[in-house]
Order: sequence, then structure tokens, then C-alpha cells
Amino acid sequence: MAALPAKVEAIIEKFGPHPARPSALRLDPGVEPDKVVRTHCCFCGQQCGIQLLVHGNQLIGFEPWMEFPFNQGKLCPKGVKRYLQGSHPDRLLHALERDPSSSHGFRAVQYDHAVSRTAGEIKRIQSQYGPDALAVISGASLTTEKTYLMGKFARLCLKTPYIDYNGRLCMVSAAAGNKKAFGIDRAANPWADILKAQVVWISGANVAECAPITTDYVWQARENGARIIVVDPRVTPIARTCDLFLPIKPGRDVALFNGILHIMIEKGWIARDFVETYTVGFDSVAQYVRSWNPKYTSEVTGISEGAIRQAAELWGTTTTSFLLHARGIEHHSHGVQNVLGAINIVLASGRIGREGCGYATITGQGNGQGGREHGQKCDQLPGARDISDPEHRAHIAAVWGTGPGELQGPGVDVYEIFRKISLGEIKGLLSISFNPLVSLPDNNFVRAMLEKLEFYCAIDFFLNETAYHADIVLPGSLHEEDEGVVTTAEGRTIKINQAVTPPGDARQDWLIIQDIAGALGRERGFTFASPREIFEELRKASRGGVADYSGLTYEKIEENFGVFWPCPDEDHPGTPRLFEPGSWNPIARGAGPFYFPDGKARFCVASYSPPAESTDGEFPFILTTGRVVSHYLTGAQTRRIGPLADHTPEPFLEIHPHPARELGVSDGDRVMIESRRGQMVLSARVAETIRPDTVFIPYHWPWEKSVNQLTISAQDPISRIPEYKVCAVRIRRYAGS
Ligand SMILES: Nc1nc2c(c(=O)[nH]1)N[C@H]1C(S)=C(S)[C@@H](COP(=O)(O)OP(=O)(O)OC[C@H]3O[C@@H](n4cnc5c(=O)[nH]c(N)nc54)[C@H](O)[C@@H]3O)O[C@H]1N2
Ligand SMILES: Nc1nc2c(c(=O)[nH]1)N[C@H]1C(S)=C(S)[C@@H](COP(=O)(O)OP(=O)(O)OC[C@H]3O[C@@H](n4cnc5c(=O)[nH]c(N)nc54)[C@H](O)[C@@H]3O)O[C@H]1N2
Ligand code: SF4
Ligand SMILES: [Mo]
Repeated sequence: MAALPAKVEAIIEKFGPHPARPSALRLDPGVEPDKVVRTHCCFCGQQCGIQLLVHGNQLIGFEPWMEFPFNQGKLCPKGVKRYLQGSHPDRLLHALERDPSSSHGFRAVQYDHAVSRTAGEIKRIQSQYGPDALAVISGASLTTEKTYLMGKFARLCLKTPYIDYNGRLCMVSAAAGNKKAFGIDRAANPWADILKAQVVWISGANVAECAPITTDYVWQARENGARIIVVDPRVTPIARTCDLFLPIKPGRDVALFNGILHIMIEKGWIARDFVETYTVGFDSVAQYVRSWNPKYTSEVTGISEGAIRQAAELWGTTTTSFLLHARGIEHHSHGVQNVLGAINIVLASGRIGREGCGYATITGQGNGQGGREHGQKCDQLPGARDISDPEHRAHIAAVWGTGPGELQGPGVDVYEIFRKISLGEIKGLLSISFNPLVSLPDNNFVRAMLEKLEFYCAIDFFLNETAYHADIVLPGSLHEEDEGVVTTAEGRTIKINQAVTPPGDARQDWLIIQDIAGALGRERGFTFASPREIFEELRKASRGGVADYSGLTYEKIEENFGVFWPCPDEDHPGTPRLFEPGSWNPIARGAGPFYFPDGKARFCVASYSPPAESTDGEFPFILTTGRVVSHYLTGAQTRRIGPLADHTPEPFLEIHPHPARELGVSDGDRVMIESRRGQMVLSARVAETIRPDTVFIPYHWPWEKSVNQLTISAQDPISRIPEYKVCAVRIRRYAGS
């Protein structure tokens, strides 16, 4: 990597974090590895390549994997320390059964007993209340094979419509917006295009902490002369090195995008030829944004008119660009409108489907992309097929050896599953790779619902906080204990390789699911002998769908350091950049590059409405929530990795000095934060890097440290994503300890 400018070096030193290319790390340098396994990080959607060092059946460290093109050996602190999980004393080695008489609330039981009790309870509940009384909630940290199996298990084995997954809390606003505008839901470009962009626009993405390796791409673009625009209510580390920072009032991004488009139209910065040839719907959008003049946009967004004009000029007049966004614009009750607003300024610029002209949401979870393609979403079948479409149902039913009439219709989102528990419609729950007690909003409600269930089975490798409420806990597998594929934020399908075998009674997750199917006497379709066999069926199931994996093989993926889908046959090289004129797609069939029968992208009116909860005299601050670099999601994993836990042991309240002074709060003081739903006490971090009307709390902790006690369960009407990024709170200095 070229040397960084001194200014940037100083910033790294002061603020960190920057992806480093770490040297190898070992638990005990005296112990030599007997195996080195090339695989990927178990955490975020960047899916950095890493080499795991194995001695006996233990991970003892890692070495950078320099050849893997995406990260070229670089890793963030989480990737560097992930190998420490497996040896943690909390690793589940046995199945557990709830036992109120035990001091831990559980007793260890034989695996077979736990599986047959689970099957017995499923049978009892389904024969007493019907198949729909059982729900499954699954995760996007799982390999794609497992996510495929979970969808098939719910629909074919349990015959319930009720399956949904934790991507509902993460990727669905982006997915819905992309499908509406492009007909496909995947990053439009590989990250290599970021390097060739002259303007990089980043909205609602804390790139340096949450997608650390992407920082490197943004900074390299900068070195190549790119101007960087960042939109965030907080001056995040990436914002500290940008050219233009727009400190937006949370929940108002669609207003900003509409305001930008207004100026682009006024100034004639619209790619007329592109819009005419490749899109429909521009006129209605142009009509809608007429009222979004700079003054009105400024009033709504809290950003100065001058800065809005500057952003519009940078974006409107450049020749190459890349727009990135993440949960900051998506975690809203109008998250889909925000995403559509972003896509509208990309389409109006005509800068997509070409080298250096790109657009992407930064996928969050490790398999956030693959996990949303193959059937664990409540409205979807494998290959990103639609469960309500008769042709799609017939294709999947044929692969599964059943009739389309045997498959239930669409289910409901995960929060609605909890509402159905409240209504008494759902009585039994099976969860895998999901910690909803910490991750869902307004989680005091979630806790009550877990206790209301007649039966709950959790599959995990740690006893996460939700699993405390389970009747049966089955010991699943860690990332390094299984093989399979995942698809990265770029849309690159990569291979996860097994380094060690599960310890004790722990099993690979897919084996556990098949054991339950067997114990139910419904093993037909659940007798796969390996992840490879599951993958071979998935290839067939996805054939002809938008997310077409039929041309992928494990070998091809490894030989090429990953292959971008769609990939319709084994000779096809894959599709790193979508929407190139003339590129293959199964929907448009040559009519145009976008995934609609006419091949044209859709401009969609992206209408503004305020967040579900407004601030008022009683609750005067906007609370927004998110992440820190050292923890991952609900912290179930990273709170167990010593150096990461030490880095940020507790949540904190980030607050601007002006309101802090008015409240009599100094840095480090304990403060009480209350919303209409709950309250919590934590330490204040007084910092000028946040809007004075907004406060921020990271969400990686459970129980009394969980910010989701305060958040609101308002959801986007289209994507059903919760509004994690805005609710109203009040704050006071807390005198207690
Ligand atoms: N370290 C770490 N990395 C992670 C994860 C993790 O838990 N820890 N999780 C992974 C996952 S699953 C995900 S989804 C991603 C999330 O990655 P990001 O979306 O980048 O992270 P968040 O912290 O949720 O929110 C991003 C930013 O949105 C800003 N924001 C809040 N409200 C608004 C708003 O209304 N408008 C705008 N423009 N910005 C707003 C916040 O200040 C924050 O800086 O990270 C992935 N990577
Ligand atoms: N307030 C607030 N809340 C949020 C967010 C926010 O920004 N603010 N972000 C939301 C987002 S974007 C997300 S993605 C969700 C995430 O929320 P969750 O998905 O509930 O969080 P995780 O910590 O990933 O919980 C997953 C569990 O899966 C387990 N696990 C991981 N890998 C495997 C595996 O291979 N097999 C098995 N069996 N188990 C596995 C882990 O041990 C952990 O217990 O949180 C959401 N909640
Ligand atoms: S957490 Fe994400 S950025 Fe960090 S090493 Fe893992 S995959 Fe890479
Ligand atoms: Mo996420």
C-alpha cells in the first residue's frame, strides 16, 4: 500500500481504527500448527480471507491470507481475535434442558433425548393447534447451505408458513428498495470500482468501525483524487477524513436525496440519454421533488443550504462515482423510501453499470447477502424466488419432490411472529443463530413473549440471552467447524472451509436440523450427507432464479477466490458488475441491463414522512443506536473474546457538550436515559462529534445494558425493518451508582 499522507497518519493515530495487515498471532508461539486452513472471518459481511492455524483439534492462531483479493491480508480487530472463541469455557458441549431446580436453570442431557423431546413437543403442538402454531427464526451468520435447509425445513418438514430471519433487522430495506428499482437485490458493483470513482458518497455507514476493510478502498479512491461525501448525524472516523460532511438530523435522508435531485434537475445535471434509454418513471419523481428546494430540504434535514448545494454540485458534475449506504438510512420506518431516494440520484446521474460507476448497500452480517437469497425469508423461496408466484412455487416444489399445493404461502416478519405469540396463535418456536432478546426493539415485550411459549428450542454454540428462556438448547457449530459458502457484501460467493470438528456433543447445525426431521419421522428431503450435497440441490433450486447459483461449484469458487452470482452455467465466469449493457440476465433476456422484462430500471417516488416518534418537551432528544468496532451484533460472541470486551466493556451515551452542559453532565458521569418504553443508566461520553439534538448508544449488551429496552417497534410498511435509528428520549444526571 502506498504511504499515507501525514495528515491521515495523524488521524489514524488519534482516532483509529484503520485496517492493519497484522502479522500472524498465536496463543502460544511455542506450539507449531499442524494445519493451516484458508477460510474467511466469521463476522461481518466483508468476509475477509484469513488462514487459521490448527493444532490438534484447536484453533491456535491465524496468519494473514495475502492472496485473497478483497482484503489482501488486512483484518480488523475482530478478525484478528476470532480464533479465541472456540476455547471459551462457555462453549456449549452438551444439549441442555430447562430445569428450574438447578442453580443455572438448566441440566445437561443426552443429545438424543434433547432431539426427541424437541420432536415430541413439535408434534404435540402441531397436532393440538395445527402446523401454523410453530415458528422458526433463523440467521444470516449461517452458511448459505444452512439457510437453504432452514427454509426447506420450515416449509417441507414443519409445513408452517412462519419462518423469518435476523436479516429482517438488517438488510430488508435495502433489499426491497433494490428489487423495486433494479429487479435484483445485490451490490451493483465489486468494490474495485470504488477505486476508480471520482466521488464517493457514503450515507449512514460507519465505514471505519463496521466495514473496516472498505475504509481502505475509500482512502485509496481519495489518494486517486476522489472527493468523499459523508452523511451521518455523527462525525464517524470516516467522516473525519472526508471532503464534505453533512450532519443530518436522523430519519431525514430521503429529504436530502430529493433535495439533491431537485438541484440536479434545476442545473441540468441529469444524464438524459441514460434516463430515456434505460429507465422508466423519471417524470413522476421529477414532479415530486419540485417542492424539495434547498431551503425546504435544509429545514427538514438540519443541513445548511450551502452544504446541500455543494453536495449536489460534487455529485451532479462528476464523471465517475460510487454511492454506498448502510443501516443509518435503512433502519427506519421509512427505510425503503430512503433507499429509493439514494437510487434515484444514482439513476439520474446515469453512473451505474460501468467501470468506476457504482452503487451498493454495505451488507452487514457475515452471510447477510447469501442469507437473504435462498428461502429463509418469510416471503421467499430459493434463488430469490417469490413464494406467491405460481411458477416459482412449481419450480421449487419439483426440486423438493412435492406438489406446489403442499407449500404454504408467505409468512410474517420476525417481530410479527412475536406478536402472534402474544395473540396465542404461535405456541412453539425454534431459533438458530439469532439472539432476539437483545436484538429486537422494545425487548421487554420480547422477554414476556419468550416466557409465554409452550415450547422453545434454541440452537447455538453459546447460551445466548434468548436461549436462557429455552426449554431445550442444542449445541450447534462454530464457523470453523463446518464448510459451505457465503456471499459477501460485494456479491462474491466464497468458500468457508472446516478447520476443526465440533467438540463434545456439539454437531454441525445442518445435522441437528436433519436429526429433528428424522425424529419427527419426516426425514424425506433431509438426508443430505454433507454441505456439498445441500449445495448441489441449492444449485438446482436457484437455476433460472434471479440469484442463480447453478454455475457455481465449490472447486470453481476456490480456484477464483470467489465467484459473483448470477452464474447460470459452469462455463460462465460470474457477474462482478451488474447492469452492464449486454450482460446476461434471466429476466430481461437481452432487452436491457436491469432485471425487469423490459430491461429498464424504475425511478420510484421516494416520499418523505417523519420518523414514527417525534421529540417533544417530555422526550426532547433523538436517540440513535448502532455499533462500535470491537463488538459484533448482540455481543454474544465478542463479549466472550477478552481483548475485544476490554476495548469497550460497556455501552455509553454519546452526547454533545452543549446539551450535556445544560443537563449538568460531564464526561464519565452516570446518566439515566428514558424512552416511553424503558430506561437505562450508563456513562456519558461528551463529544463534539454528534449533533446537539441527537444522542447515540451502541447496542451490543444484554439485560439492563441493552439499549433495545428503549427503542421503538415501529416498522417500515414495506420491508418491516424496525426503526432502530430514531426514537425520543429524555436524559438526566443519575446520582445512584
Ligand atoms: N464492529 C462491528 N462491525 C459490524 C457489525 C457490528 O456489530 N460491529 N455488524 C455488522 C452488521 S450486521 C451491520 S448491519 C453493519 C452495520 O453497519 P453500519 O450501518 O455502518 O453501522 P451502524 O452503527 O448501525 O449505523 C451506521 C451509522 O448510521 C448513523 N446514523 C444514525 N441515524 C442516521 C440517519 O438517520 N441518517 C444517516 N445518514 N445516518 C444515521 C450512525 O451515526 C452510524 O454512524 O455492520 C456490520 N459490521
Ligand atoms: N438497537 C439496535 N438494535 C439492533 C441493531 C441496531 O443497529 N440497533 N442492528 C440490528 C441488526 S443490523 C442486526 S444484523 C441484528 C443482529 O441480531 P442477532 O442476529 O440477534 O445477533 P447475533 O449476535 O448475530 O446473534 C446471533 C447468535 O447466533 C450465534 N451464531 C453465530 N454463528 C452461528 C452459527 O454458525 N451457528 C449457530 N447455531 N449459531 C451461530 C451467535 O452465537 C449468537 O448467539 O441486530 C439488530 N438490532
Ligand atoms: S469483522 Fe469484517 S472487516 Fe473485520 S476481519 Fe472480519 S470480515 Fe474483515
Ligand atoms: Mo445487520
